[in-house]
Formats: sequence, C-alpha cells, structure tokens
Amino acid sequence: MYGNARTEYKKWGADTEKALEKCAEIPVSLHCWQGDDVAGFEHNKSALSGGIQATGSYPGRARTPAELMADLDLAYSFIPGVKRLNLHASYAITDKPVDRDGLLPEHFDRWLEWARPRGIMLDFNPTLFSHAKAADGLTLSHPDKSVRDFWIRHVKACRKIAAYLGQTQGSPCLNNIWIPDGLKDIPADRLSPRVRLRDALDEIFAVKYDKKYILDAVESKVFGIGLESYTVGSAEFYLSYAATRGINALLDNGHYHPTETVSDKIPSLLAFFDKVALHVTRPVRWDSDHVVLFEDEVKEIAKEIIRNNAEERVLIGLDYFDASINRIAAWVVGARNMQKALLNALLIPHGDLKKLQDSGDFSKLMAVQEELKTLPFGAVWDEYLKRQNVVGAEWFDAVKKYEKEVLNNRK
Ligand code: RNT
Ligand code: ZN
Repeated sequence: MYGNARTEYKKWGADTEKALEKCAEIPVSLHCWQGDDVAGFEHNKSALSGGIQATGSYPGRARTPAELMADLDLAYSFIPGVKRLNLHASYAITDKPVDRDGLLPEHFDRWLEWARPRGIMLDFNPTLFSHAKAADGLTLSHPDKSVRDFWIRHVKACRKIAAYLGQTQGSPCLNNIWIPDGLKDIPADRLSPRVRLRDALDEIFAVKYDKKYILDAVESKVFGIGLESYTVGSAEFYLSYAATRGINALLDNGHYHPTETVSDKIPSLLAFFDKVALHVTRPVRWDSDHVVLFEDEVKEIAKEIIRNNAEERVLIGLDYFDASINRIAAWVVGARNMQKALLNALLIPHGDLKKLQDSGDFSKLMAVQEELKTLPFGAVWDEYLKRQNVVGAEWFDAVKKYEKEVLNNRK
C-alpha cells in the first residue's frame, strides 16, 4: 500500500520519502496538564481557576509525579517524532510546601532527571491561576501593588527556572506567560489594567537571559469563564508588547473570535517575528480545550508551517484538557493528530500550488487542491508509524489494558 501511495503522490510532485524523514524531525511539545486535569503537585492545592475548566470525572487521574511520569511514558510510546514536554510551575516537585514566588530551579530537577534519558526537552509556563492571590481573576494587572508584586516575583522565578532548564538540556526552553486577568462585567477602565500589565511585564523582562537558554512568549486571549466582558491581555495588547519588546507571541487557536483562524495569523507574524509559538487545541463553541482532531484548521495550521519552511520558527505545543475520557488516550490522539497534520502538509506540492496562485490560475489551483485531498494518505501515515517504531490502531488496546491494571486502582 505504501509503494502505491508513493507512486500516486509522485504524480503530483510530492516526495513521500522526504516527507517521512522531515516529519520525524519536527518537535511537538506535549502539555503535562492533560494528565491530571491541570491540578499540579502543590501541597496546598487550590481548585482550578482563571476561567478555564476541565470537565468530566473519568477515573484514573494522575495524582503524583510518579503517576504522571508513568502515564506520560505510556503516551509517548505511541507518539511518533521528536517530543518535548511542556511543564507548568504548579508541577514543581518539592518536599515542603513552597509558594509560587519561592520556586527554584532545583524544584524541577526531578523532571530533568526524568527527561534526560528519554531525550525529551522541557518547556515551561508560570502558573498565575488556581491560587488564593488570583481568586478575583487578577494577577499582574491587579490594582493592589502587593498582589502584582507577588506575581511579578513568581514570573521572575519561572524565567530563572526556564533558563536553567534550557541551559541544562542544551535546547532553549519556551517560557510562555498566560494570565487570566479580566472582568466579568462591563469595565469602567480598560486602559489602567493594561498599563499595569505592561509595566509589570517590563519589570519582569528587565532581567536578561541568553536566548540560547530561554525563549519568552506571551499568550493572549479573548475571554474566560466568569471573565466574559474584558481580557487585559488581549491579542492587540500582547502582539504590540511582543513586537516592541523583542519577545515572542504565542497563538492559542481557542483564543480568538470564532471566524478568526490562527492558520492565517501564523504567516502574518512570520513576516515580523523570528519565532511564533503555538498552543494547538480544539475550541468547541468556546475555549473548551477539547482534544485535537485531524480536522481542517489543524491541517491548515500545519500547512502554514511547512509551506513557509518555518519548522524551526514555529514552536508547536498542545493545550487541551479533557477529564471526561481516558487521559492517556487524549494525549495520544491529540499528539498523533498534530503529527498527522504535519505529514499531510509535507505531502503537498506547495511550490507548484504557489505558482498556480501567482499566475492567476485559480481554476486549476482549486481543482488540484481538491484532488490532493483524496490521495492515499493513510498508507503513508501507517508507513511513518512503522518507521518510527510506533504501533498503529493497537495503541488503544494497550491504553485500555493500562486503564484496567493501573488507572482503575487510583481510588
Ligand atoms: C488558558 C490558556 C493557557 C492554559 C494553560 C494551562 O486559556 O490557554 O495556555 O490552557 O496554561
Ligand atoms: Zn493556551
């Protein structure tokens, strides 16, 4: 089947061998927080807050670092290609309770020890939610200076941790700042919180690190649950901030108005930024963070990365948290679909299609794009899994077995 597929793709000018090689080299950062419904390991845990929600109560949530690491190992064994792990500050592993502003690089040494033999590089996120000092939905833009200062100290601590991770692993660690700050109802002042956020970020970024170790990013949002009327860190706010401060923007495809697409934003940013970071997710009616599927917008996002030769400029991360299904299955399905979308994009003769666009031959462009949709992609995907030593559809039985033997004992 692969041999036939290879011939079919060749007719359209696509080289399946090259695609198989290239696909395996593009890193995808798996988010640790799908494994435990964004709970983390803090000793004094607060409920998930900040306008995000993991709904469902499927049994078997990872409760300890050892459980999360074991679950990740199983998930990774079914995911082809280069994998990274995206951590949140709330996943620090400490003997005693440590508040967010007291976190240190050594609190992530166990993650480094876990990652090193697996060849997995780490990414990082400060955690500015699920905490008493974020209970009113405001952090870095809070009118109370002492609250703002607490969170400034936290993000500074996180940048130090991320730089340490990056230096130790020999690959830059993406440190992505997302804050929930917003208001439920009509604001009386939309500017002052943004000025406070800008100044807080300036204080944070006054500390300089080598870009060899840390890549700083800011993630915008349109609204959160309970924060429907106003978001301090809006798209315009963070894009302007990133552009004027020489840092990166992170685009989460659940964070825009429903007819906006992140696939269209990627090339816009590539025209101005060296790097663009992504949170690939699946918003269903809102920023619901459903598992990523192999569907149009994900395919389109992958196309924009591949056809602009931006595999090293676009940092791909996943961001979803579904607590209503087996959490390992959620990781595997989403991560495999991201890889599927990349492989699909690598099998498109982008150069020929660009020529059709430039010569104004839009009839042929449409006709060819439609023909490409029904080429035997499945055979190439199966071959990719085989070469990556990853099983096909059987992965689900293995996860189900682990559910019976391990997850169901987590009462
Ligand atoms: C929330 C943002 C953010 C979080 C993670 C847990 O809407 O997407 O990226 O999902 O930091
Ligand atoms: Zn996100």
